[in-house]
Amino acid sequence: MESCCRPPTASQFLVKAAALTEGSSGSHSNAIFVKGGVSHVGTREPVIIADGEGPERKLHVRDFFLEAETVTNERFADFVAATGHVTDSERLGYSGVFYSLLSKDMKARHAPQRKSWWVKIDHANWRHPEGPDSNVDGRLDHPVTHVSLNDATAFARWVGGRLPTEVEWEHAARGGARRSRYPWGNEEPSDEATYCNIWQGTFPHTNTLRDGYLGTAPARSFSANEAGFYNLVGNVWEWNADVFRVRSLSRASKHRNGLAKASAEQLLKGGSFLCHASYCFRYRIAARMGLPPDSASSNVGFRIAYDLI
Ligand SMILES: [Cu+2]
Repeated sequence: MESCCRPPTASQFLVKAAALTEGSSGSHSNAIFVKGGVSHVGTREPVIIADGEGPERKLHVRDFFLEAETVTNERFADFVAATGHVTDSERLGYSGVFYSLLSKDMKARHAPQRKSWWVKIDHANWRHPEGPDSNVDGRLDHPVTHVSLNDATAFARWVGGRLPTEVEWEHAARGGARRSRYPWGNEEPSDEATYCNIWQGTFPHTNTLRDGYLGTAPARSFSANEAGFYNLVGNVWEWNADVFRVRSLSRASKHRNGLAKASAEQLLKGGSFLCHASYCFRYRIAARMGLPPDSASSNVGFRIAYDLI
């Protein structure tokens, strides 16, 4: 069976070198060659039908490169230093932060008007993920967060890459065209067996921290899948190049599709550190979500793909 783990030919390595040095402006990259072919998106056994996880759609994928990990705070800082890019969250002056991540002080300040697990925090942005009293000093190797689609696209352009499409992302996550639910296979993660950075305990009040993290984990943590990719599921949602559309034929999905079209949402894949089987079972390869292009929050990041030229 065709597998994306197959190493590239020598000429493909040369192509990779060209693609990665051209616009990369000194920022390191760790792209892995992915062999294309006939692949698929979605699943025959959708769990969250309204998201459009089904039906399984056969698609052809070209050979491409995908970075082993999501873009880190360190790389994003390089990008900002080089280009002067101002993120949407910085421009807006606020971003969404998951309540549990806030400092004691910030929690106390926001508890009275809190209506959900998400809190609008003034001056929360990629440099200050939990607001002004936080920074990324000890988290330079963690995924950059509070980045919108516009920010992700601007970074991609800077390194001469782009965001992956859904089929590329799923193809890389499965390590080829086979049908597996997770990047590591089909085994269900549990509060004991942690394969990725998701929620452990009872969402949203108790996180047992069995995997070691309440919020983000380093971009390169846990085990890579067979093809070499880290944290494709869990940790942070990843912006994809596709618009969020629901193709499933169920009425619920059609309804969802109508909403998605009206709001022009963009597709994200992979789930985040907030996912849990009991509440938001979206740390599966086929799982998906749509967000408006200018939205950003503490559990959204991205990784970069490259074309062969
Ligand atoms: Cu989730």
